Amino acid sequence: MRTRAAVALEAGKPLEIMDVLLDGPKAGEVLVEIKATGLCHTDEFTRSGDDPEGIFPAILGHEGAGVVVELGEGVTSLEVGDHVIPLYTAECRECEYCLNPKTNLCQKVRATQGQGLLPDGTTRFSMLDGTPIHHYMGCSTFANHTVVPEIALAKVRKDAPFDKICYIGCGVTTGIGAVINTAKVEIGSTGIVFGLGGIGLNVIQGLRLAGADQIVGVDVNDGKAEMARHFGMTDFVNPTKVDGDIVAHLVELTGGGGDYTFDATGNVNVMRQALESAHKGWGESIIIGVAGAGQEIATRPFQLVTGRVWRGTAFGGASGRTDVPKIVDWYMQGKIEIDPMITHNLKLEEINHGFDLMHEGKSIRAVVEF
Ligand code: NAD
Ligand code: AHE
Ligand code: ZN
Ligand code: ZN
Repeated sequence: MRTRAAVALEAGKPLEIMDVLLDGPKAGEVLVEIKATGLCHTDEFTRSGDDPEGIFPAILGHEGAGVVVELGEGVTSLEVGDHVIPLYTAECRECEYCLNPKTNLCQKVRATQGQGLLPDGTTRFSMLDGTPIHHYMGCSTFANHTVVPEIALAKVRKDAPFDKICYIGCGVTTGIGAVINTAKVEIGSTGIVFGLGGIGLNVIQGLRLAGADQIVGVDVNDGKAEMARHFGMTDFVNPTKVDGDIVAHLVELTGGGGDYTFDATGNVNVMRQALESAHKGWGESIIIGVAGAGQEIATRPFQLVTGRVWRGTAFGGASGRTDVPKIVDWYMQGKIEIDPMITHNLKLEEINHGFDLMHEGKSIRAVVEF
């Protein structure tokens, strides 16, 4: 079939909107009509050329929601018409990783996914002249139609609005999950969140849900503070306006450091600040941000010797087919809020403007509706 997509032809270039060809689903695959997709900073990370796994040409996008159009052979867990959220972290429920409760990193399709291919080692997308186009993170939600493995689709309730729940495909689940699944924050804790963008605000919302007493937000953009307060931030710090050392300032503000600190910037220097502003003896620092090729984190080993713990999280530790439908329910029940964070609704033709807004710090989430 022919479908409309935003294609990343080369690293660092704007996406190009064009008609592309999409082959139907093979065994174990599903054709999905994407109704809405968010723009996550990770899409921009890959578009820019910073992603060591980046492959071009590709159809980016991994924060989508849509409707099942066609089933490949042997698909049993979904029906045509089901509403689904594509998962960049699949959940096969039978691999060594899925059977280990310590991780959500299903590996069943991860190797081919990282090569921009479906599990049989081929791509379903091509240009009208036949040039193959790669998939991205197993999702490729910057296309009106996409093909996804059955094990990488969460079935969700039909009354939930696509233009809001697409955000659960990454940002919402990553932020809230980092607090609940990865850090396992206790009631009364102190949290420090670095970066108050689409992920950091959901960490803030997760900390409030978990019953944290003090929730400190850190961002170089003062414009992010108002929304963060709405989601539960109790104290705001702009590091560019702090006299002296930001870590010392945060340790004093929190009476010894955060029980839990989170990096949601992707900046390796900030990751160090997050680790070092965790409380001596027990503070845990969770890395969410994704850093570019060649970048490394550093700290004095003494920081770890004296009890701080450095950890990371992918997709908030969530097992998508199991957890994503529950998070959609939380949204529909009013337990969590999404709407204010969706600051811009765009057409596919305006997608590059969405990345401009991200760079200018003007958007939290821009959502493209098909
Ligand atoms: P975003 O652009 O919406 O937000 C980033 C925020 O960080 C902005 O508000 C910016 O002002 C702030 N910031 C930048 N430099 C800073 C500094 N030096 N100190 C303090 N704040 C600073 O991005 P996002 O969509 O929220 O994504 C955040 C990061 O999380 C990205 O690196 C993204 O790739 C990553 N991510 C990881 C996962 C995962 O599963 N681990 C999932 C989604 C996103
Ligand atoms: N390809 C990059 C790493 C990118 C990365 O860390 N991705 C996160 C999700 S970011 C969503 O916005 C993730 O889930 N990682 C686990 C995985 O298996 O990819 C690189 O550095 O090579
Ligand atoms: Zn993302
Ligand atoms: Zn698995």
